[in-house]
Amino acid sequence: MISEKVQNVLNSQINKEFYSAYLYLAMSAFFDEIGLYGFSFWTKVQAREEVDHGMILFDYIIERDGKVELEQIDAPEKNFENPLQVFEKILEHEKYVTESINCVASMSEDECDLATRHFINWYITEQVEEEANARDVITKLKMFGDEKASLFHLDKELQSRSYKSHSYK
Ligand code: OFO
Repeated sequence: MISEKVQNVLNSQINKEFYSAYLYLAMSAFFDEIGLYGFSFWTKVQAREEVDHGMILFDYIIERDGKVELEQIDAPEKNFENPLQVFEKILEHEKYVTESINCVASMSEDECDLATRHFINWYITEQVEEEANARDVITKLKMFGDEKASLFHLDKELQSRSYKSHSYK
């Protein structure tokens, strides 16, 4: 059994993960529109991973005999300008998600829920990787400036991302 406070932050985290999936899908659609199919693919793969993140929390709440409470998912932003601006938004969003995950960790400590504290470690590590991935693309995009050939090369590189499915069990 989990406490109501821990259950609430976990449910709220499910919502944030599904919102993340929506946000990445909106970005994927933008990249498709401007013909950057590798960027589009990369963000679409990320959207699938975000759904996995939400589902892992979903399954965990059930396994702990808690109650899953799904809330409305906000519409994602859709006014994007260019790849650099999109990846800066990604980094900003992932920093926000990191803070939220840290709050789940600290709430589970406050409630002496060591199982949740242990469970959430996977997300803490995942967030380090997600922020680093966004930062890496930002660095490259800043380096290339308006150079089309390098952008094309990066597009090809992002196309090679593969989807790794994650599940609770
Ligand atoms: Fe689920 O990590 Fe991104 O948002």
